[in-house]
Amino acid sequence: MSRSLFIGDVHGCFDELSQMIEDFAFVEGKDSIYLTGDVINKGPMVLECIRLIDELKIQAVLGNHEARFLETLKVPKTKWTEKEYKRMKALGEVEWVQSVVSKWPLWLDTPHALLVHAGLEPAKDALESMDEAVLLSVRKWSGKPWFEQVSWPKTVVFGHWAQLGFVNIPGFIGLDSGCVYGKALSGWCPEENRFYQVLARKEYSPVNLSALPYKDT
Ligand SMILES: [Mn+2]
Repeated sequence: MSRSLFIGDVHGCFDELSQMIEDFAFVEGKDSIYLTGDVINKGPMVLECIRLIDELKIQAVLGNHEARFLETLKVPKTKWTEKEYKRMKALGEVEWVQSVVSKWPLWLDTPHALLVHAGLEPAKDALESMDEAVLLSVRKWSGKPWFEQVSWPKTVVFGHWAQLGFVNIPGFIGLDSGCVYGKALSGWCPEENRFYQVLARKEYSPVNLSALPYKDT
């Protein structure tokens, strides 16, 4: 039986990502791995993560960090903010990362779940008509979690909300449990009806409490 594993926001946490893939006993060419996006920035080993994604043919959706990265590359360096400049420098092999992440879609309709980085826009039926910024960054909508206002024919798997953490409610699975903030990496295998968790080896990035959970960091 081929299996699938959905994994939350990695942010360069290569050790934890590798550990989870090992725990899952991933079989290349048979099993599938899907990531919720935000693989880059904040964490320690982004290039290793991208290399692994490339090697194992892991599928991912765009996170707000990849979307921002691709947007930044469209403007001249002289117009980058200091933060953007620092992130580009930290990333290193910019063109190679660009060649990988530019292929990632905003959402991915998989056999077991709809995969999206942040969430879906309430009161809209078609993904195509949803605001890109919402798909990439929504947490609350009119003051309430977006997923309390959406019904979807398939389980929706999302990330992006580290402060809320792991979510498992009917129809929705939230997998960003803040690995880069020293918490844990979470995964879900629908075929086994099982969740995977790898504790963060350390706190790689300080939690910016003032910026969570409403602002886009
Ligand atoms: Mn995000």
